[in-house]
Order: sequence, then structure tokens, then C-alpha cells
Amino acid sequence: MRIVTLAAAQLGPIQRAESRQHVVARMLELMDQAKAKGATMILYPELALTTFFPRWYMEDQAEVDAWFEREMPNAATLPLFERAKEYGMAMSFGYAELTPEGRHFNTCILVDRTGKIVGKYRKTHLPGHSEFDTSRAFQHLEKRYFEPGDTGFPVWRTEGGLFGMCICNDRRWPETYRVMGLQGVEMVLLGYNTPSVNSQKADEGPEKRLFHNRLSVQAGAYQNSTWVAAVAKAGNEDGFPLIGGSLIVDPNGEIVAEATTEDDELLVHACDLDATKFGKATIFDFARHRRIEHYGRITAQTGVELPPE
Ligand code: CDT
Repeated sequence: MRIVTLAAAQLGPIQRAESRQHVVARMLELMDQAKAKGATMILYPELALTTFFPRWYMEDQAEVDAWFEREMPNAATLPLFERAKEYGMAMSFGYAELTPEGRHFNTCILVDRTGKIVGKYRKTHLPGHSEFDTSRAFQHLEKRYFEPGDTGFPVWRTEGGLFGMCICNDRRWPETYRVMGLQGVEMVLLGYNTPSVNSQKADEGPEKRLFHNRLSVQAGAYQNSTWVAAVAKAGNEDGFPLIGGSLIVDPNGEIVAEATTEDDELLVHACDLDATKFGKATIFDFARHRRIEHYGRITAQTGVELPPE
């Protein structure tokens, strides 16, 4: 057995006025709880340090950049790195990254138990739009504030296993998991901020959104025989609700832990990375069963091409 005792640390809402220091104090409290429950790795959500700012339309670049981190760790996040190292706990969280070259990414990192950043992933599938959209009930301006990630979907050998990361909307795309599956991934770590209502379809509410969350994560886990942990930023941020529903899914696609609140909440599960082996050696033995001669469209086209009438 190769056990990673994973703590999925859901965060409740972060209001626009809440400081990073205050959020980090909440994250540290969850880390303390994780340590008490024997966790060896802790996962926090997408854009964990601030409110989900892409809901706000901004034109002033200085105002936008104030939501971004210019270095990692920085003064606000150093306590997370220090406490995780003290506890011998690996860690992953998301943040808005502003590079020295002035590039903006929706990013997450993987930090090993010694406090070293061993992995960085930049979000590939950016949802939403780039201009103010009057037809929507609320805005989702990720395409305005971020550029698509340039990392692809690497897998890192660390903490005794093979770990990959993706971010929120990426979880809805089978390609995300398959690219990592083709590198033998044993645990996918992801965080999300998902509005509880579809801004373009008012009757798509939290139940349907939680269903799509489970469906995507469970399918990705099963079809690649990997653990997947998905952790939410949840609850009502300045009047804009986000779903909770954080979950840990085993390599059979079954949910082994699921959040019940929309607040700061910890799920802890002892995940055996060796449990990924059976599926990878049998029904999803890619080398024996995949038929890549028929998959060309996956990388050759983006949109739908209808057959001739
Ligand atoms: N953060 C993020 O990627 N949220 C999206 C919302 C999609 S609606 C524009 C998600 O896929 O959950």
C-alpha cells in the first residue's frame, strides 16, 4: 500500500473586502485540523486567497493586478509554507499569478512536505467571456483577466506517487484527465469556484451543478483509474452563491468523501495509490486497448464539423 492521507480543505465564501491575511488564517486553521487527523497532504481551492474576482468587471489594470500574486511564497502566504513544512505536509492551492514578464495566469502549485514547490499548473480551459455581457445575470470574466495556461497537463513524481493538477472548468473536459492518465497519474488535485446558478439559464441551479461536478470528476477518475480530489470555494460571496460539494473520488469512480456544508470544511481520506493499479492493468490498460488511429479529430479540430448532408 502507498497511502497518501489527503485533506480536501473546502473554503467557505471570501468576501471582496476580506484580506489575504485573514483568508490565510482560515487556511491555517484547516491545516491544523488536517494535521490532527493525520493528513500528509492538503488541497485548497482555485483562487484560494481572494474572492472569485472574475465576477467583477474592471477596466483599470492596476485594480485588476491587485488581485494577483507577483511571487510565491510572498508575505501573505509564507505562513502556509512554514506551517506545512513544520507538519511535514504536502500542499496545493490556487492563486492568480502575475509573472515578472507581466503575464496573468490562473495557477495552482504543488508543494512537497519539505516546503519546496515541485509543480506548477496554469489553467488551460478558461470559461466565460472577455467583455461585459449584458445578457448574463452576472459576469464571468476569466477570459478578460487571464491568458490560457502554457503548461499543458504535466504529472509530477513526488510524495511517493504520480500527481497531476487541473483547475475548475478543466474538470469538465475528458482530455484533461486523459493527458494525465497517459502519464500514469495516480492522483489529480483540483480546485473550483462554480456559481450555483447558470448565469445564462436561471433554471440550472445548484442541484444540476452539483450533479455535473460529480459526473465530471467521477468519470475522469474511473476512465483513467486514478484518484481525483476536487475542492470548492463555496457559499455566498457578496451576494453571488457558489456550490460546495467538494469530493474525493477513488479509482473506481466512487465517492469516498463529500462535503455537506458551504463553509470551511475538511474531508480527510487515506488514499492508497496502489488502488490505481488494477484498472490501469486491465480495462484501462491504454497500451493494449487505445485505438489512436481513430482519435485524430481530438487534436485536429476544436469545434464541431458536421458530416455532409
Ligand atoms: N472557475 C470556473 O472555471 N468556473 C466555471 C464556471 C463555468 S460558467 C462560466 C466552472 O466550470 O465551474
